[in-house]
Amino acid sequence: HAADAHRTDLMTITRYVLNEQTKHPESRGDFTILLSHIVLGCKFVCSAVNKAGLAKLLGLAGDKNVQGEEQKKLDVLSNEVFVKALISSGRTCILVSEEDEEATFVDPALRGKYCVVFDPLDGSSNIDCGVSIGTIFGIYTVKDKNEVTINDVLQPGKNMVAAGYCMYGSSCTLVLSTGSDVNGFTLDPSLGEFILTHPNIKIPRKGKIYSVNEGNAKNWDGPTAKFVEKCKFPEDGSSPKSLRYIGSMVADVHRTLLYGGIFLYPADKKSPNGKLRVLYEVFPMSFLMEQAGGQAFTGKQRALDLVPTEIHQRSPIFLGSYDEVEEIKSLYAAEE
Ligand code: AHM
Ligand code: MG
Repeated sequence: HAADAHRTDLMTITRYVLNEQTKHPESRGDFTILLSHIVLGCKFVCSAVNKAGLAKLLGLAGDKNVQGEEQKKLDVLSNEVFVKALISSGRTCILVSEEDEEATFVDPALRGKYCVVFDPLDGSSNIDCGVSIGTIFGIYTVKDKNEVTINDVLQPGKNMVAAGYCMYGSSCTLVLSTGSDVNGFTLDPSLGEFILTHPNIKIPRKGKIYSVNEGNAKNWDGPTAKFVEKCKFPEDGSSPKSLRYIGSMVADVHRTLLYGGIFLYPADKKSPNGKLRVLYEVFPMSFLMEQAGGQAFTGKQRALDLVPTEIHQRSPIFLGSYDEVEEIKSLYAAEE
């Protein structure tokens, strides 16, 4: 429709969050400000990722760019971008990043009530070949911003007030939940705005896709091995499932959310806690899955019930369509 091409009544992410804010009359707009800083970080990283293939050319020989500065690796750059964006929002008090060994306690003068846990650029093995990568984040609140301790971020995932990710793929997509539903926004590069393109995402109850690094199969435990075997050789006469595995959690989870199915990063003999990090990988994705009507399970419990004891702790994770996760849960229950 010609009319559609000229639509100016767009639901931008800012408009969406402001709308949400009006539902809470007590709100002072702090979350809206925090989110606008996260969105800015995502736009910055998106633009850096899009230029990454040219970085060597633009930077001329070696690792130096035209100004003679060291060319920063994308993951290091992304971390700096988000740390600065979050601190300058004036709304954060503790930051936990995959890139930093220690948590960052924000200067009291710049403190706000939010704690943000994030992986600034996940899927590092995919950076150099141009495959989708992403940023993952989760947000907690502190009780008292004048008395913050590390325990303020060592909270179960169910205490998060919001979580999301931004995927730098064939388009740049930001998926966000503030605890009532899940919405997807796509960056319109000509406007520089994220536009609501996927309102109220619900994951299909069943799925035809499984997503796992099968190269680790030799070291899997019984229930994981059994589950994957049943994906390939179903015992109930149904068709075998398709395997899709990108090796970028954001991309694999995004597809799972939209098409249904299951994403697994299980424990194995070499990594008894799996690979993925609880605070800024497992929790935000589990939060989104549950909000979209799916489930997330660690092999022992509901993922969001887990209480982390260390900021970079890992956990096995099975997440996706309700029925698929139900099946893996019953395989683990049968083991006990
Ligand atoms: P990274 O933080 O080093 O990028 O690792 C995390 C990534 C996830 O995006 C992905 O799900 C997983 O590692 C893939 O791991 P593997 O290569 O073992 O299959
Ligand atoms: Mg990561």
